[in-house]
Amino acid sequence: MNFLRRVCFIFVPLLMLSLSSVSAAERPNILLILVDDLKPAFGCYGDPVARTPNIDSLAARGMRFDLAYCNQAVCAPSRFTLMLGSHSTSTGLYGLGSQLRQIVPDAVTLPQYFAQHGGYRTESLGKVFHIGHGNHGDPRSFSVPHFHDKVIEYLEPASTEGGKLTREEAYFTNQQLDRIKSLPRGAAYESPDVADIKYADGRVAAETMLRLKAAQQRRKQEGTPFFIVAGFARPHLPFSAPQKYWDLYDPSQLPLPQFEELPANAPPVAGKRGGEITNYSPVPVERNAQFSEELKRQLIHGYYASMSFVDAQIGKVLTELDQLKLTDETIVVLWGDHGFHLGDLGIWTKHTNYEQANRIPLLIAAPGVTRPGSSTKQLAESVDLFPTLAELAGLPAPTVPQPIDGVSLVPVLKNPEARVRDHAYHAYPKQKLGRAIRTERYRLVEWRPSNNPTAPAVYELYDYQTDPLETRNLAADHPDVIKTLKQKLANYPRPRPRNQRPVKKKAAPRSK
Ligand SMILES: [Ca+2]
Repeated sequence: MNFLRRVCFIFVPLLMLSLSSVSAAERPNILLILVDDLKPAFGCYGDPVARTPNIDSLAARGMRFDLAYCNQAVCAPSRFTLMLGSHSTSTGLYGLGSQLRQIVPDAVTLPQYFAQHGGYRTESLGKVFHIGHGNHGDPRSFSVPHFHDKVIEYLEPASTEGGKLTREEAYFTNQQLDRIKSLPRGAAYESPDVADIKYADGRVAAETMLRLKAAQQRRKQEGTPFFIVAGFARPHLPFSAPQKYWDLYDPSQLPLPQFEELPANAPPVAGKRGGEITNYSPVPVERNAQFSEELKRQLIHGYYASMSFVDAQIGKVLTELDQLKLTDETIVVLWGDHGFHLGDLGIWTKHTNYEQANRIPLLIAAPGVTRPGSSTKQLAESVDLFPTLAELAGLPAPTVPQPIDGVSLVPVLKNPEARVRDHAYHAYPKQKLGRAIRTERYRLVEWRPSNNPTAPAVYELYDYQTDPLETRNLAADHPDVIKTLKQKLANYPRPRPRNQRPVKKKAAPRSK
């Protein structure tokens, strides 16, 4: 950026950007940091044990959302909701193997929109779209080929029975998908004494730093703004992280789950036992097996070590942004694709409509807009990021082939007390489709057969003021609350069947 442009940029605060007055050279850059399976259980979210100084310093520069929710608690669909601004119930993209371009062929994704309407160069590194389970990413979303690296990764031969292809490695590399259960299980964790760069997240951080340097030059010489999406794999299983990050924790000090039963009076469809975690050794494979305290502690230790490993990689990227003097002209967002059960309710990993699987970390540092160190209780959803980032960059509100279910959070970024929605919506398909309304106090979940949306529903209701651990379904006790929340749910369109094609834009807007 030449001197004149730089002066213009500084004196045109981001909140004053508008389509008519802003050239590409004056638009803010976007650095979107995606972290896989990261629950808001680290420093800036009040966790007393976690060591995450770098993410915490990002929070100190911008706004922390305390009530942010994913729209579906599993990797691929959640990332589709972020990239499309559409609920999975609006698109039918519910599965790990759901194919974006088959179901929504003309979709204009978030980065595509920035390239088309803002002149951005868009790049992606690491885990961005889910790759695996039959999915191969979305090259149309980015200006240059994706920088791909592993999600399931082992360095210790003992973790893979001496170098065999393990179940989850096969899933994530699209190999032998028809015979997964015949493959050996990989280790749930490992802790070799190696440099960060030996793992994918270290390499993604290093490459992101190079991309930032090149982007800075491009910005200076051509005025091109960048939209870089850097996706980190940990703390997704396996908890493979260098030993030094494990050494940050005393296992005896780690928080163990406080309540390990399914909620009283909850319908069986809502709960979960077994699943993803059982694809890793030495987790017991029996569906209702009790985990030893030692195993629970080891898994939780691995999760925290993985969080600290990723935090260090994010720190390198943010330091590079600073050193390149890009921080003041770059909007930085940190987003987790969903939460994570660490044994609470007796559940491990995600795939539920409960709080721990659906609440996500969301940090937004928008220079000139967010106040440093601010936080809000505004309910927010993954789908909100599309219209929010568009407004921040002075782009028109997205009018694209897919339905936009999000609302712009910009009023909240300017004023943490402002409100743009009174609930968050999310869904998860199991034997029935569960759709949920989360308000500041309650969560209602409605479970209906996916193939018969008019069939009778069963309900869950949780009151986070009186029962933050979700120990008891209160649906039978509060008909008045149920009625109010059901009315909110009724405002949403009938959910689309799984993978039905193609998606057309919805007919009419609705209240949030
Ligand atoms: Ca994930």
